[in-house]
Amino acid sequence: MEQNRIVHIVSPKGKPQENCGLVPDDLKISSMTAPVAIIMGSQSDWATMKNATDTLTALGIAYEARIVSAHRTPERLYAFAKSAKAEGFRIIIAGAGGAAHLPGMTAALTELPVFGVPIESKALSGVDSLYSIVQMPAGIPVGTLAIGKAGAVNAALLAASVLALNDAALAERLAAWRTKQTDAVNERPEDQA
Ligand code: RP5
Repeated sequence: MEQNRIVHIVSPKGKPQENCGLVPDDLKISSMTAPVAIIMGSQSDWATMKNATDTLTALGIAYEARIVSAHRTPERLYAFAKSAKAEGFRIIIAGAGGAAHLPGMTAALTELPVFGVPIESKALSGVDSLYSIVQMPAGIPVGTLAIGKAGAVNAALLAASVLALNDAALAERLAAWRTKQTDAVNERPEDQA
């Protein structure tokens, strides 16, 4: 089994950061600053957003995960979004559910690309989250993914594609990841145990 190690990312201000990604030992991280910030509105979003972190980990991309609520911690949101670019983040993945303002508010406060993940809500199965995130008026874009796990995984893959434009080694890892996925699809269905 592949051994993982915790990569402690050090911010430009020299502060050790927590909740960083685990990467396989044989992968080298090119930057000491995590390029991807994963934010979510609540602890209850973590089960979904963990799928984004798992995908980044599989691709050797460092991340930092934080709870930032547009409703309950608006000042934390403001402080995070206003400093995200200076901190060295390059992409923000934001997951939120219900009246999901987090991705749009974040995008309004930073020039970094923001990818939104609609969390599957109990009341409306995530359709509320989807509409809240996807229907941004012209001028402030949020790249919106699918509801739930698929959206979290794809947000990470989309982030990887963007970062791979300037990172040949990552581009190779992403291509290998896709080849592995393709190879895993049988030509014919079979009974599952
Ligand atoms: C949103 O409210 C969060 O993103 C979460 O999806 C939803 C419910 O939050 P909890 O009541 O479970 O904390 O802000």
